Amino acid sequence: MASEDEKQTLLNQIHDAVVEYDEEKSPELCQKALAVGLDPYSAIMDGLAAGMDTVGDLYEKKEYFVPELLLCSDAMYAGLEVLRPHVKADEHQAAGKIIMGVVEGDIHDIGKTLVKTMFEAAGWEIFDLGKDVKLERFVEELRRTGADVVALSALMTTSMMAMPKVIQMLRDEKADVGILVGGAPLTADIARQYGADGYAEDAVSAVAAAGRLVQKVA
Ligand code: B12
Repeated sequence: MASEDEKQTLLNQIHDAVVEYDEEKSPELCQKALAVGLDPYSAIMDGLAAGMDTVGDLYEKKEYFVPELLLCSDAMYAGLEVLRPHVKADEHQAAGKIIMGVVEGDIHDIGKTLVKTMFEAAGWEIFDLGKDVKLERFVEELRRTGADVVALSALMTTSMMAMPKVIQMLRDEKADVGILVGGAPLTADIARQYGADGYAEDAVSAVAAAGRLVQKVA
């Protein structure tokens, strides 16, 4: 077991591997994190996702551009593949069926994938529609699966505008479906205005929020 200092150094190295878009180092360091007993969820959030936050800042400062962002997200996904099977969430939370996807016009899927990882760990049955999902596809999938919850992700102020429309379409299909929304531009207030049942700002609280919706629906 590594000391707290060693763990922090490793988290910083994982962060840097994402920022420096090192697609080889990132999974290597994630393997090392598992080997020294670092919590895989912490390695994801405080290493990989923190790296993507820094990448976002660099993009905003115009030091990085779209090609760098893509390379960084490859490095982040390479690490996530290593850590994902080891994430364990609270086993006592209610699990159900959930549809998830990034709304149409939006191809940012890193956050949605992290959210999916946590739902997988918590034992939910997941129907992942991916990114840039046509609104009608969410409704079709709800009809097909009879899911308890639909989780909608948006990373852009433009794409999130589709949410009220798809929420209404989903309710017309199944009045008591639980609808959870998230993504950087969303807030609890916006979620409420859009008619969603829940909002969560990160992957862990997303599972807890969906659990509350299932209990309400049941
Ligand atoms: C990486 C990135 C990209 C990558 C995406 C790669 C991928 N596979 O996802 C690429 C290079 C493809 C890209 C493209 C573009 N991008 Co971009 N991108 C980003 C960046 C830097 C990081 C996003 C990210 O992955 N964050 C890390 C994850 C872990 O965080 P997260 O997504 O917020 O997710 C967490 C929570 O929000 C929450 N969550 C997420 N989803 C959900 C869902 C539910 C249900 C719940 C409960 C919770 C939840 O949990 C997650 C984990 O904790 C952001 C800047 C930023 N700082 O956010 C810009 C940003 C989102 N992009 C932006 C733009 C403009 C673009 C482009 C238009 C650029 C261009 N000119 O081509 C295109 C868009 C193409 C399109 N149609 O979608 C803008 C959006 C501005 C706006 N309108 O709001 C941003 C904000 C940058 C900026 N400041 O200008 N981008």
